[in-house]
Amino acid sequence: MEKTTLVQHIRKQERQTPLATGEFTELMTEIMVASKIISNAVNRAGIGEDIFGITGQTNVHGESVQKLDDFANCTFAKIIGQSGTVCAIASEEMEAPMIISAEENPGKYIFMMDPLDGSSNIDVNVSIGTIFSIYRKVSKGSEVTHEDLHQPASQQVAAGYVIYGPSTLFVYTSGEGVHGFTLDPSLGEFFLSHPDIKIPEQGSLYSINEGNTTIWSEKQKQLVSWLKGQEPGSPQNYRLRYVGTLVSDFHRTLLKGGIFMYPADEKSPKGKLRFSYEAAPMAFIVDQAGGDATDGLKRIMDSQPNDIHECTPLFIGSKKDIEISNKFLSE
Ligand code: AHM
Ligand code: MG
Repeated sequence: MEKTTLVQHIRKQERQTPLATGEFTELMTEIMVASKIISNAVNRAGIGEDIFGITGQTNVHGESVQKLDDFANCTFAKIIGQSGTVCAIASEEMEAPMIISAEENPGKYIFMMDPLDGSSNIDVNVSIGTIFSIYRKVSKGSEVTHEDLHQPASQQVAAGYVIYGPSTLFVYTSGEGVHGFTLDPSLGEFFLSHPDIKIPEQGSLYSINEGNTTIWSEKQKQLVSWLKGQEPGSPQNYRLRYVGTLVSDFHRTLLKGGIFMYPADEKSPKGKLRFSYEAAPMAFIVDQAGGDATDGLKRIMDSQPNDIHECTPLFIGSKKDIEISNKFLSE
């Protein structure tokens, strides 16, 4: 059977886009190359160079930086930064965005990333991932402005994630549905394995860090209690799944349906996940797959950040499950 590669798929979409210059295809190709390098490093962790453990530094969020976090950040920043397709890169691991100067041949796109999501799972052989989001530069002139770096989530040109798990999977949308590609390690090539992913309208799985129950709001407690079948009239069929890597928890939710939640709590009054490179890209993907994402009150796709490292509560998943969470959280 003839299989479609990721590059063939992106080129095909490009041919259907009037006035396309090939710059987007070039950027996506470089993202794919960087993710193959990370995938290889993740698979070799423990047998290759010493890539486990911490660097001894802390990132902008005060979290300790793992060696693999640092490696993933440098790999993406170098490859994407030199691609001639972007004018700025924002990353969870970099306090200030990296601006590509006029001499360095900047392109028209802005690239945002969480280079290695799920850092706490690195050393225990649990799936980790990369999340990315792409915007167009919107301001006139050569400067990259605040407006360019803080656009509404609805302005994303593309978004995607890579899971480094039992297999390496590349999932993306450019506004024409959501498509997943599995890496064939023997060929070093991603092949289309999940065309046009649609999320079930309602699921029976919920995903949240229940260790935080005591610091949730009363509404949040009630919502989870309803999902657990403990409230009058609530169903008995929801089960809990929680990996602690957003990419993995989101991917399962996308394929099986249900709801993933990282609410605001007493410790993190604005939530823990970051708007620009965690919530917004996943919201674009779920939107394209027929699901929804909110911060508990407002749709993520209708929101925009004030800071590239801004946090947001996140409720994401099947349309009906998000309707239920909205009802509990707004009452
Ligand atoms: P990271 O990007 O530094 O790895 O942190 C984000 C991760 C998400 O992948 C995951 O959903 C969440 O943090 C888990 O947090 P917690 O350990 O509080 O449940
Ligand atoms: Mg993350």
